[in-house]
Amino acid sequence: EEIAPGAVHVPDWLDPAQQRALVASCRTWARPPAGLREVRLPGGGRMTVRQFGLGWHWFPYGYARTAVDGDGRPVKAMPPELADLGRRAVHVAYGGQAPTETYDIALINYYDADARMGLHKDRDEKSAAPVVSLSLGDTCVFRFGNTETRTKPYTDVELHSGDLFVFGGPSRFAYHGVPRTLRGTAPPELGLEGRLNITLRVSGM
Ligand code: MD5
Ligand code: FE
Repeated sequence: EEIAPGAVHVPDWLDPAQQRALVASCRTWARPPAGLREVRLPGGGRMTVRQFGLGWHWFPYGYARTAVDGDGRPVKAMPPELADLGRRAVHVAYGGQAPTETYDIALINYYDADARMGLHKDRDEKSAAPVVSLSLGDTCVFRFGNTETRTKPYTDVELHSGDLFVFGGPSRFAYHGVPRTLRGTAPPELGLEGRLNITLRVSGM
């Protein structure tokens, strides 16, 4: 379903076996070095969402090849299967149109039951290629806003485990966030407490 121009939600894109495999991989990738960390904001606050990167490391507000605001170690390589998943996701969401650029960043966000992400724009990439979002575990309320202001109008959409969302075109630089997750809604067989979000991006670098 197209929520806004270029913003396409594909519910239940990943089957249960693919979801289980991705959760298992995330557990491995999240280990040190350059593993899951708390993100400290320049103003002194900490993000409630914990994060790690593959291919590139995001820090407020830029990208690096080392975990500069974590343990300083080189980040793990972007796995070819995630680059391919990004390509296939765009192809599926946009009805046969394949991206021309290679997906070389995966940012993986972990939300415990109390975590949330305030409204923001993703503008640290030097490419306007669509951002691919894959949800695993607990359902969340995803807030899709507008490109002009951090306030209304916005649309709230529930994202469930296995859902794909692709944000491209005019929606690529829209404000968005995650006001809450719904505790205990993950498919039991995933064995995941909380929510994982895998975002696949093109660095343009
Ligand atoms: C999440 N993550 O569910 C979201 C999914 C982040 C982040 O926002 O920055 O890690 S990615 C959502 C996204 C990306 C680019 C554009 C838009 C949404 N959008 O226009 O709504 O953890
Ligand atoms: Fe974002």
